[in-house]
Amino acid sequence: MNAFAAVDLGASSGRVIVGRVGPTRIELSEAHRFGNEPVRAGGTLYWDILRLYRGALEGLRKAGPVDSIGIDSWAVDYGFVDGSGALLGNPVHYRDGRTDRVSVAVPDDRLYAVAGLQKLPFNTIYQLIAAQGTPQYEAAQRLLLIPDLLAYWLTGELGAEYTNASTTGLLDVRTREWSSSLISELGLRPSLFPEIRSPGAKIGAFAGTPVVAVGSHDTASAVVGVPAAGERFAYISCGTWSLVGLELDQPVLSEESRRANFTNEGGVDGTIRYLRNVMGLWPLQEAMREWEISDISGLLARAAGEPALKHVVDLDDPVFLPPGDMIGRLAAAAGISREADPAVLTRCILDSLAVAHRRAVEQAQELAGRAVDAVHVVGGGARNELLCQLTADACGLPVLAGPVEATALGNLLVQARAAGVIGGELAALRAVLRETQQIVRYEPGGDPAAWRAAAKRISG
Ligand code: LRH
Repeated sequence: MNAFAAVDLGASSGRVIVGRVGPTRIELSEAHRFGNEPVRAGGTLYWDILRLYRGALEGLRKAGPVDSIGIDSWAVDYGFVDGSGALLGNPVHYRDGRTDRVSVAVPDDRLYAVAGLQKLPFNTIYQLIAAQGTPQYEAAQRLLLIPDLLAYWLTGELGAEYTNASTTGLLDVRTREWSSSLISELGLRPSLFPEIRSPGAKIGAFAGTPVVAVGSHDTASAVVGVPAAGERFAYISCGTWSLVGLELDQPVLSEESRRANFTNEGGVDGTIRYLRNVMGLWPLQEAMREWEISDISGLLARAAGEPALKHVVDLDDPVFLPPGDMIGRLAAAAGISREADPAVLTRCILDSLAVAHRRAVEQAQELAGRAVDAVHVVGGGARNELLCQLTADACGLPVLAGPVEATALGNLLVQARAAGVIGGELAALRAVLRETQQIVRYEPGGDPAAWRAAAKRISG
């Protein structure tokens, strides 16, 4: 068996995971886990990027000899480097408020026609407009997305991995290259944007070990890690966010799709990740932090005993995006006391999340003209039995939950394929996952009319 290392940076922790891979097998072990705690300084929310890099280095040391290294992280955020390659300032967190008031010279429908991206306030395009004119922007030579920045530090090679570049709002969804027309219409410097590289390409070497481009957008790797057979499936990559959608061959760029805020992100092997960002487990994570509750299983067990669909809020409301007083914001939206039992508010979050999953799964099918038979839930949320059952009930479809480690698996499988250890298309990689990973099936139950009514209530 060959060994590969996945550096996987998530919103609350980073890990280095070693995958031992044979032609039909993959086994994971976690070499190192480290915290990822954003820091507010001078009124701005930053990623602690050097801590993350140190964690990656420590993890690679602990991983021992491997055939290659692949890096993935959350999307959209970046660091600027100057002409000498020095990092100019700390990368800003996408939950920072700096994009709240940017005005954009290009209309939304034109942006969608070119990039096909859902409108989220933190897309790189809006962050760059906020940065335009600052001394840091003026001094910048290159923009590096987070995994590209780490790869640069490991190898000295500059580049922009395709799947993550597709989340900037500046990549042409058809040509898969930077859109020079959008870049110039926005008055941005074209020279900031490094050459695009594809998953599977060798980037360079770190201490003699190849560093290989993977789906460096964590969601792109997670979608590789969906153990689906055929194409009649929806997926939910469920963690801090729920990324809910379909895998397509072609983008959907209709006006209805734009209005429903569906995105056409670039996937591994030229696929399109047609999906929408749903608020995910972030509100629960934040509320738990504020309650100082760390025992999630106890909380979920109590939430399971609460009545279904009593309090439902629209979790897609951007009011829930930034950190700070999540309990107060949720309680206000639900019309309950902020002193309510955590189990009540937890049930409200999970019911609401399941309703939001239903809405996105339904809309994706309608907008793309593709019906699905099942919903795959991958990522940390696959461990949450209550959420998986509620999602099955809400969608009226079976939920296939797992693997929890879909992102690391997707990262590692793309590396193993590039090394020639494992062969074939995405379907072949997924067949290995079906053989080796634990997948739990949840049948839809509950009261379909009650879910329909709840969905209608939040859709207005
Ligand atoms: C999930 C994720 C998601 C992006 C968000 C910024 O980690 O990459 O796909 O929209 O973070």
